[in-house]
Amino acid sequence: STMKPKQCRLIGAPVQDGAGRLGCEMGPSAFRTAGIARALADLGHSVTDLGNVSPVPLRPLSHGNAALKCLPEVAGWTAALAGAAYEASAGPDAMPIFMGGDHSLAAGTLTGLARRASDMGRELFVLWLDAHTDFHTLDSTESGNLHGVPMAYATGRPGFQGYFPPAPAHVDPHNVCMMGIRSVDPAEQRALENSGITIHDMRKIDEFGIAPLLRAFLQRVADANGLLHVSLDVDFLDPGIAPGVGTTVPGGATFREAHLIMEMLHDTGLVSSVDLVELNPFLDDRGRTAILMVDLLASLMGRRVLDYPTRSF
Ligand code: HAR
Ligand code: MN
Ligand code: MN
Ligand code: MN
Repeated sequence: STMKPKQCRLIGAPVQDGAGRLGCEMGPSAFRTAGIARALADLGHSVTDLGNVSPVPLRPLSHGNAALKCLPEVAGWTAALAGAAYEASAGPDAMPIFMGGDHSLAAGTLTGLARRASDMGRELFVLWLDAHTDFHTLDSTESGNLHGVPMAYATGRPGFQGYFPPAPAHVDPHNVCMMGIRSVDPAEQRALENSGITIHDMRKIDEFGIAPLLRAFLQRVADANGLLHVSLDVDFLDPGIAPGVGTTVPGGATFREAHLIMEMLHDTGLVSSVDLVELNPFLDDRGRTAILMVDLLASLMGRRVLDYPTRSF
């Protein structure tokens, strides 16, 4: 690898209360079993496993949207993870890697990392790789599954005050790029229209290809000297290669598209933190989804087939 060695900090976030079914709690164990620490160490990075985060204690909460599930639990995880993300992102070579856990964990990681970026006088950018936009508010979600809300919370949409912890900092929606999107609820679609978020849905990827769309975003991050967080939801990938997730959506990213993204990200050296989310080991097929997610992370961190000189992006 040509990447400067990083201080990889593995942080387990065994939250499953935001998903509609049980099983994501086992995600951190599956990533460890799939050899995540060894894969990073083999690339020359220093690796520390900080263990699993525990949620802050519950406080009772009631909300007018009767569909909401596990609101106190997810609020408790969000507070704990915002703190963990802020602390684990300290230092020049820090590379926190959050092993989920369902995608509600990004409410904590994004806001904790945004606070860190603001301390450093830099801007946080987010590459959101997902079938879903997770842009519901507590009022608009109809399923009540809180893995559908983290991007709305992190970008400061209203309605979270008094329920979720006060966000330590927000992510500027203009700094968010979503790729792989192919399942959006009507309320999310309306809210996204004037949000400033860049959305490359599957139709756009098919028309233009991954590389030029990603390259344009990475150029913006580089021009701003930004920090780049990558939030990788298993359901970004096609269910045929990644069955270990509760919310499969047909038409996902291929093995080759996903690896290309990771290799381009590596070549830029811009990535400063990663979420690996929605892995449900109970639904997996002999660990193949966990192993694929670890392989993708390894590509992002410098694994390549041939050691070409670093290509410019
Ligand atoms: N939009 C749907 C809902 O709110 C589905 C959300 C599913 N989210 C995830 N993470 N699986 O992306 O219920
Ligand atoms: Mn998601
Ligand atoms: Mn998803
Ligand atoms: Mn802006």
